[in-house]
Amino acid sequence: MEKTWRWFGPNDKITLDMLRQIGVEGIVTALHHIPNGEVWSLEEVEKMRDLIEAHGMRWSVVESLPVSESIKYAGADRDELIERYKESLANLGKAGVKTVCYNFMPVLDWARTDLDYPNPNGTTNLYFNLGEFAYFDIHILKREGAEADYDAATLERVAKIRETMTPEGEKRLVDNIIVKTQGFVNGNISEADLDPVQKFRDLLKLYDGIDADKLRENMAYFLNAIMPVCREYDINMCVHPDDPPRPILGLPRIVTCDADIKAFLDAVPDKHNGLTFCAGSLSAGAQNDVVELARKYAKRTHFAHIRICKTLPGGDFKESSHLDPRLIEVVRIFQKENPDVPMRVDHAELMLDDGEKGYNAGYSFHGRMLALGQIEGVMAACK
Ligand code: DNO
Repeated sequence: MEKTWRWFGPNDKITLDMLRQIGVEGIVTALHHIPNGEVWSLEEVEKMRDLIEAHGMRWSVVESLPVSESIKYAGADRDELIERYKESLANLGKAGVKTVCYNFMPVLDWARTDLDYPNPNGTTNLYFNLGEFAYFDIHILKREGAEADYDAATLERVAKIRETMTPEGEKRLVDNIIVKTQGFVNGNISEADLDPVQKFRDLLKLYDGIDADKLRENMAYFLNAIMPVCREYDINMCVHPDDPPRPILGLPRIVTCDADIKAFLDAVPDKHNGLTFCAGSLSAGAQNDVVELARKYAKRTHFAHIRICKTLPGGDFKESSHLDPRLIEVVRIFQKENPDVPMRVDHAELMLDDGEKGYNAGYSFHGRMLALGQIEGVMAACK
């Protein structure tokens, strides 16, 4: 697999020079300064490509060219937005950047409740606590009918959490769930928003009446519309699985399991319609056997996210070690079935001085560097 690294552009505290030193071959990035829904001009694309190449690496993957909400819920301007998306794709193609990761998650990209969950050895990890998540849904967002989406055991946890919850604790949950994990991935909410919860409620309303079938239809509509450009420039689209892989906050999610993956691949049967095999997101669902999925979909994968989660009782999950035997097996499968696929490590621990640097959540330097070294070793052993 090609060793890549997600880099957030010239403002990233981790520089291209640093990445070159630690053996990174390809860069995964986006034009983060261009707002969602606007065209990425050829000039801007070439500027980014040239900057990366001047540092001895290549722009391997775009993560992400964001799909506007209106394309997901089929708003009045979706065709106009799809046209702009096609223009951006064509410009990427002309510049030779040919792997494009995106997601089709309504409103919220990935979700975690804790960005700093302590490990026994002094490092910290990302963590998803279903009780806290349900608390956010029921008592902060106050979503109508939210209680009905949780089982009795989770509601009991919510009641317990409520006994000791403070205004600071609520602010932390809002920050973790809808602010700190979203802005830097060009999501809907950023640190500049004064009332993120109200903004979030307004966004949820856009999906009134959109169920999983409708969302699937909208995804197929989008893919069918862009496939001619993908074929012309040989661009591989790769959808990121939903993280966590289950419906949340009353929103449908349609890339959560084997059947979902099969469904979107079958809906638009073109080799340019593929998957970002995020072993981490898929393994966060107790329904998924991530090794089996790797075996099944390695050849339809255009990009791999190498990390893995451990599911815990009560619907919680936490990021696990990059040397988890399941992940080693996933790497072995890719080394055999799709050896040139770009891969990046993801969501590594915060360790050493990472915590003081203000890195984006899940994107530490030392933690990811250690993980990359570990995976590099696994790759060498699996050749
Ligand atoms: C989180 C990331 C996601 C991913 C997008 C792709 O760490 O894996 O934000 O980039 O879902 O569109």
